Amino acid sequence: MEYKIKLETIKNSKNQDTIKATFYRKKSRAWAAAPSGTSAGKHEAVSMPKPPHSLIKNANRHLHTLEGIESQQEFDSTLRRIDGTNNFSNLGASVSIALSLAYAKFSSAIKNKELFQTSKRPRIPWQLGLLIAGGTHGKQSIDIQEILALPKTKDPIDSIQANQQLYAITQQAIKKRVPGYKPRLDLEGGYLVNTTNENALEIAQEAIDKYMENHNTKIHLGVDVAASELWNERTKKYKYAHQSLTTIEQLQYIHDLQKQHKLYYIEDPFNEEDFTTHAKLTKSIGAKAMVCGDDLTTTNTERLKKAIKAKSINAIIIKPNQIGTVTQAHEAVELAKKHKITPVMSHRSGETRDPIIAQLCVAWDIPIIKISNKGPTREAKLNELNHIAKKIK
Ligand code: 2PG
Ligand code: MG
Repeated sequence: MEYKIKLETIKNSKNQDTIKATFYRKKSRAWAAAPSGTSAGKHEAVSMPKPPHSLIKNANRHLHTLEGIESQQEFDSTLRRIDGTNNFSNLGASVSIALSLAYAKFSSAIKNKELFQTSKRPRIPWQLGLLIAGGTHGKQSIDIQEILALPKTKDPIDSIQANQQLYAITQQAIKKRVPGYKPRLDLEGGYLVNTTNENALEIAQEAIDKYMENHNTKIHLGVDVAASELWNERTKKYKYAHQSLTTIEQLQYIHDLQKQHKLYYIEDPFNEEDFTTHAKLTKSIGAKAMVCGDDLTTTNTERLKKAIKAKSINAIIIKPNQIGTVTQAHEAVELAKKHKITPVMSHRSGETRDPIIAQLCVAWDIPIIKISNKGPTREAKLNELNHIAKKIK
């Protein structure tokens, strides 16, 4: 396959430089850009081992090796060979994922296809949307990172509209509880509220109840605890604003939260090294709730194998930039499915207008996509889902 590659920097939604790759041949072109995390997992591929300009300078020396490759697998294994490590700490995972994603787009574009069309039975995923945020994603707010809603609409595409309405109602519900509240938003557009986790969950539930007055849709409540950000390795405790919890107490706390607020989705409830306590939670509530690994598993099949062996989770976040290539992210999806672990495609807190995760989510038949509700980089992905939905009908 004949093509040329160009690498450059663009700004992401956090106003930081990130990498954009463009593939071109005559009039055909396709681009992709690397997202970036804030509460990134320790075991993720190294996104920016050097400043972006140095990474590009280095990668440019290898472009001749990367031009003219016939398959995604070969392209991605060439990237890994050039890098020479197992976590892209030379090339930079931002460079590798931008290149790998752009390859995927270009190779389907020149066949006049969209990426989602590689699926024999394309289906739209449900949107897992963000209502209230905190943790390292925004100051003066709750300790946990995200309170999420999963509207199980009959037609999954309607979950986008449901999330938009819930998001708007949530603001009213916050104002009722916090008089004079002036909306403040986190990196992803979630509301920042200076209150407790429990209050915030009640606010979200109130918004859901209000929505349910006029709709006949089941809305599940969820959280991303991002517990590695709360974990203190020295004291071996989870540090909250008003309490510090041992691992056993944290397990009890998550249990209580699940029961009290009927949580259906719980992401990263424990430290990223703690496969065992994840397993205890999954054993006790796994039949009624999703226990999802993100920092725990980092879209890495080796980490996922550990989680499978320990029975740690029944769901896994898929973020292609955590591992650095399309092929490896797809392998994680397939391995998860084989073991009845539900994959959940996800955005990052630092995003670009690249909508590719929407395309990949449908291409790989992933049932849920985590994207927040507000801002141009999130809307780009929601619009892409709407576009795909129209094409499928
Ligand atoms: C997460 C993500 C997205 P970050 O933890 O799931 O919400 O955040 O990109 O900062 O890792
Ligand atoms: Mg997470």
